[in-house]
Order: sequence, then C-alpha cells, then structure tokens
Amino acid sequence: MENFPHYFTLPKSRAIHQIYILILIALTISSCQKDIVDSPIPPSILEIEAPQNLSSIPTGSTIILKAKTNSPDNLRYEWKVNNVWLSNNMPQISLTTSKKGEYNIKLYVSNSAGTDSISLKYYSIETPKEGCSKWISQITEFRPAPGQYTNKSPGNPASSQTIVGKKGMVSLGGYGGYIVFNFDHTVINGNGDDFVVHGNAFKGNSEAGIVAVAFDANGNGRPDPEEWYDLAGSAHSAPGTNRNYTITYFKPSQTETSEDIQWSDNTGAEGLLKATNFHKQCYYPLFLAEGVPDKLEYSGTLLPPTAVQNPSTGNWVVGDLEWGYADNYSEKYPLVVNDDPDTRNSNKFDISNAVDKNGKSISLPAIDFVKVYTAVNQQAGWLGETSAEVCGAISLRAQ
Ligand SMILES: [Ca+2]
Ligand SMILES: [Ca+2]
Ligand SMILES: [Ca+2]
Repeated sequence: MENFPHYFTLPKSRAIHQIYILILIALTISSCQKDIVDSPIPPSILEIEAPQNLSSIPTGSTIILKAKTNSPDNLRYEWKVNNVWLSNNMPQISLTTSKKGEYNIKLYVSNSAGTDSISLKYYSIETPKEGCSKWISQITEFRPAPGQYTNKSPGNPASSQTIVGKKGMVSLGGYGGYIVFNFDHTVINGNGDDFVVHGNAFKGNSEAGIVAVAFDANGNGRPDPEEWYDLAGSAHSAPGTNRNYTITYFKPSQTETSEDIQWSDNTGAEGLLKATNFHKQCYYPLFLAEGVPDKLEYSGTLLPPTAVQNPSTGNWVVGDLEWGYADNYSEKYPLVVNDDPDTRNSNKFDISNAVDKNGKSISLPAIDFVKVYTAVNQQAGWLGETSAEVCGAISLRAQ
C-alpha cells in the first residue's frame, strides 16, 4: 500500500484530485494560448487586389494596389516598384504611371514568424492621340549588311528616309542587314493584325525579312537589346532554322569598287557575298555610325535557303514562305486591310506572334519599335545575294 500514490490511499481526497486535474488542464490551455501569442503563424499573401485590366493602363493614370493576406494583424508591408523601395508600411499603395512601360511590383509581408512575397507586372501604355499618322514617323536606325545596293540607292541612308510618311524603298543587304523604325504612337496589340510592312515581292521573288518588335518596357525612348522579340512566321520552327545565328562580314581590301565580301558565321561556315556584274560600287557599308570597322557582325534568326535554280532555263526562283515575313509573297500579300488601299502589297503582322530566343511565346501588350532584317544567307546565282526590301509600313492602330 505504501507504494500507491498519495491520493489513492486517501479516499477523502478524490475531490481534491479532480481539482488538481482541472487546474492542470487550465494551465495547459493557458500555456498553449501563450505560445500562439509568442509564435504567430507566418503571413501568407492571398493576392494583390488590382484593377481588372493591368495590360492597358493609360500612362498618367493612378491605380490602387491592395494586399490581401490570411492574417492582417501585426504585419509589416514593404513594397518595391521597379526595384525601388517605397517608404510605406501600408497594406495599400497608390501609384501614378508617370511614364509608359513596364511596372514590376514586389510586395513583402512579414511578422515575427516569417515573410511572404508576391510579384505583379503591369504595363502603362500611351493610347494613340487623335490625328496620329498611320505611316512610319521615324527611322531609328539603318544598318544594312553588305549587298549589291549598299552605298547607293536603294541601299543608302537617303533611301531609308523614303519610307517615312509614305511608301518608298530601302534595301537591307545580305543576311542580318536591318532597319528600325517607329510610328508616332505606341501600336497596341489588338485583335488580329496590328501593322503591315510593304515589300516589292512577287510570286517566286520573295526575299524574306524577319520582323522583330520592341515594347519600350523601361520607358527610356529607345529599343534596348533585351526588349526585342521576333514575330514568328511559318518557317521559324522549320528544320534548318537557327535561332541563334551570328554572321561576320570582313571589310574588303579596298572600298573604291565592288569586290567579293568574305563572311564567316558561328556555325563554322564561311563564304563569299559575291560581287555581281551589275553593281560596281563597294558593297561594304561605308556610312554606319560606327564608321568602317574591319568587320561587321549581325545576329538573329536564320531561315533555311529559299533560292532554287531551274536547271533547264537557268532562271532563279526565290521561294515564297507561307506567312509571317516581310518582302514575302503569299495569297494575302496583295490584299488590303480595313478597306485601306494603302495596305495593298504588304505582309500583315500580329504582335501576338512574338517569341523569345527559345521560340517561347511572349505576351506583349503593345510595341514601340519595329525592326526588319534579312532572314536568309544565300546567293541566288547571277541575282546575287538575297536582300529584303522595305517599301513602307502602316500601323493598323492609328486613330
Ligand atoms: Ca494583335
Ligand atoms: Ca527601352
Ligand atoms: Ca525584294
């Protein structure tokens, strides 16, 4: 009996025993509650409440962003906009989109138990002003590759200006040669085609140019290298297409008259851009902003060759691609858009076809710059190198 606990040996103490247990339970509950206060659960952000259509906020407007969390008590809020911290410890912020471009919002919510974070991206877009022009308003850059028209019409700087405000013609030279232009408004990515680019193609004479687009995401008024995306066309996933192509052209021994231009590329191939019998000037561009360096590099997507010679006639056919390239004939090429006769003989482009270097689709709300570059590296016999021509462009989003 001595070994039994004290309260079993004293029947009178049963009530006291029950009181002990109740006190013990009460102490346990109280201790648990104390633990909750000392160690809260980490916060969890449910969402940032934001306006419905974040992809088209007009520049200059103000929006309210509001954090929604699972446990709103005793939280610290830290907001970052385009990598700049806001000095604000509030669950909501008011932001004015003073400049157009991309806005990257990051929200951190913390308490003593931890931190949660969430990201949100939206775009501020300048809507076209009434009376803006459908035509190209400015040539941002003209950097043709060597070619039979380079340094003379239609392949000189004066030629590049002929497509401002109207139709004209500029030749881009061999693979990689390009022109960059813009309109007097941001071209919004609406339903279907958003702009057209005119060429001088006809059936069997398609000198494909890849069209790339840039949305001025950082709002600095310039197309930066990371802002460019190709618009994919029918040959972008074809066997033989190289999405990471770089060609280097070498300055000829003299620049007074034409001679073959040597090139090499990042696949290890090399060859000659041949001087033809018809064009006697130097083919290596002599007017670029960088002067006349010993070599010139051009990069982008390379499409497979399209030129075929008819063995019996000796004539060359520079084949048509199905869709999605400038200076390329297709059934849609002669058609007009929106009953506007100025859109005849053009290729039609939809910003929704933008892809990154891996071919992954990129969603762009709008674009500020268009680049057209020659997409193939080929000699079509006596026709010479294949070089895309640009004969104008029209925005389908002008007011
Ligand atoms: Ca579109
Ligand atoms: Ca920019
Ligand atoms: Ca052409």
